Amino acid sequence: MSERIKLAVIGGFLGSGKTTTILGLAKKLIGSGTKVGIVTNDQGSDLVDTNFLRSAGFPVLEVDGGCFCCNFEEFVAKLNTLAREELPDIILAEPVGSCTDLVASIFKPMQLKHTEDFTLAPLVVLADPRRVRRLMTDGERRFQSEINYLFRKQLEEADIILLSKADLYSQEELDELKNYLKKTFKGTEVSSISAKEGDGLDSILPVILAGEAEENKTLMELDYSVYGLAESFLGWFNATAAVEAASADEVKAFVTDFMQAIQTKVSDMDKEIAHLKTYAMASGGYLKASITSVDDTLDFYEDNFRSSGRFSIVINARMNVEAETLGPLMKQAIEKAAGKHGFSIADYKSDCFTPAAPSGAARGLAPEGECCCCCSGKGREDVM
Ligand SMILES: Nc1nc2c(ncn2[C@@H]2O[C@H](COP(=O)(O)OP(=O)(O)OP(=O)(O)O)[C@@H](O)[C@H]2O)c(=O)[nH]1
Ligand SMILES: [Mg+2]
Repeated sequence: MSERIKLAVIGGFLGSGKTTTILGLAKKLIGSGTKVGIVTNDQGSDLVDTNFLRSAGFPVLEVDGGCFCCNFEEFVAKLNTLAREELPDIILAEPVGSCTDLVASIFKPMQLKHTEDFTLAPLVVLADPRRVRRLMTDGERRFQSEINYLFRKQLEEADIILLSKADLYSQEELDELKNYLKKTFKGTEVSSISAKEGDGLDSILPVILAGEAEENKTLMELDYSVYGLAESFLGWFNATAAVEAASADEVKAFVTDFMQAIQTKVSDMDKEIAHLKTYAMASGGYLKASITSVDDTLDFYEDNFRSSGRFSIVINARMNVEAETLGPLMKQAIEKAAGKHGFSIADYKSDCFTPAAPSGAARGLAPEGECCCCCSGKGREDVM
């Protein structure tokens, strides 16, 4: 490697728009002749995001089974593999949306140990205007206060906060939220983007390409017991399955049915969906469906999704519903919708768990495997 590779970490709460933004940035970068690699991350395996980004043709490696900070050596190994095999100019990395303290646990170790090969862009953190609006008032009522704390801390450590999904809001609404963020997180750059429409990506690209993360940034104060509680309130569900269907439309209707059924159930429980997403694929064509709140309407992204036959399906859910409840809730909704459409579910495999509490040891340069939620695997419950 003659030139150092730019590493751009695109953080933000669950469902804030990280993957969509990474896809938008990657397309722009490729269009301008810049070679891109992507690293995704999750506390489980079988990720909608990895499948989705690979379907778009990008080289994607994932760090699964724990966040980047708990698997720092694996994260670096994936960066090195991408560097060797893809010769990228830039690597876009998406940390788990329930993760914070990225400066302490990723930026500092990278800046101390890996400066020969990599240089870090400023930390970009995406913020869904819907959640910032709720933060401006009392916080997200359906989330425990600890989850609101985690959301606030993610914003606090950002170099740049990007209000995402700008196409859904008026300029006046966005300005009000920007003013609030600038006042609350003094010194942080705040702007807005619509990754879906492609607006604002051109302004952020030069910051990522030419900007450098500050080396001596002061670490934010973080109460790891509160952070740990926030993580522990989140239920995690990842599943894969296959269905035989006569048409892609039927699969889309099935996906719509089970996702809406879950949305209704979670709303009735007075809980909140952080992100519920499904990826369905057959013969190269695919569909992605997402909901990022119980108040959300289903959002679809599809490409050439029109074949028939065997469809492989990946489902990921993150919400503040305990694992013992979430697993059966998901399974029942999937089975009921399958029954309605006359599908039999094949090769069903699922993992449902609650991340364990963070220990706080990662701040600075803690030994690998002692930093947070997913390191010890404590609290992990496979209920299905
Ligand atoms: N309208 C609109 N929707 C968007 C935009 N960006 C993302 N979304 C939608 O928001 C939902 C979540 O987007 P993702 O990019 O998957 O969010 P994420 O932060 O990667 O989610 P996790 O990886 O689960 O934390 C999807 O339905 C997206 O289509 C946008 O600019 N405009
Ligand atoms: Mg994502």
